[in-house]
Amino acid sequence: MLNPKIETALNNQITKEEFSSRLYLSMAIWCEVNGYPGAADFLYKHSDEERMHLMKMIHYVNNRRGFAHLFAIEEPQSEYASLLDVFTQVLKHEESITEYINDIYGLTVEERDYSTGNFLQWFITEQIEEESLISTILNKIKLVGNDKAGMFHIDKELSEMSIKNTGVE
Ligand code: OFO
Repeated sequence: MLNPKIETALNNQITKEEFSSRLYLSMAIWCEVNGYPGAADFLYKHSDEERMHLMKMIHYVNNRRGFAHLFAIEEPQSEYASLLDVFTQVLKHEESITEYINDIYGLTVEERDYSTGNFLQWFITEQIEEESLISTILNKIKLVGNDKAGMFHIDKELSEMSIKNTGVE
């Protein structure tokens, strides 16, 4: 049986993962209508990956005889100043998700729920990969600045990149 405090924390995180999926969907739409098809492709895929994260959590909660809940989520931002703005916000968002995951991990230690701690290890590793990939992309965008040819190249590169996803268990 899942500890009620852990169940609440995981349910809150399910909502955050769902929000992440919608946020990246919204960013992908902005990229698609603003001439960045590669970035749009990358962010559409990233949105799908976030959905897999929330599904993974839902199954975990239910399999531990808890009850996964879906809470209301806010509307994601739809307008962005530039591609730099988009990826700056992706990184900021991922950093906040890392903090939330770490907080839940801390709670599992306090509550001696080692099974959930073990389950969260996957997310901890995933956050390292996501932050690392996004900061690499961000550095490239910063490097090219206003150079249109450079930006075109980065956009092309983005369509071939995606966050390594180990899927839903
Ligand atoms: Fe779910 O990893 Fe990004 O937010």
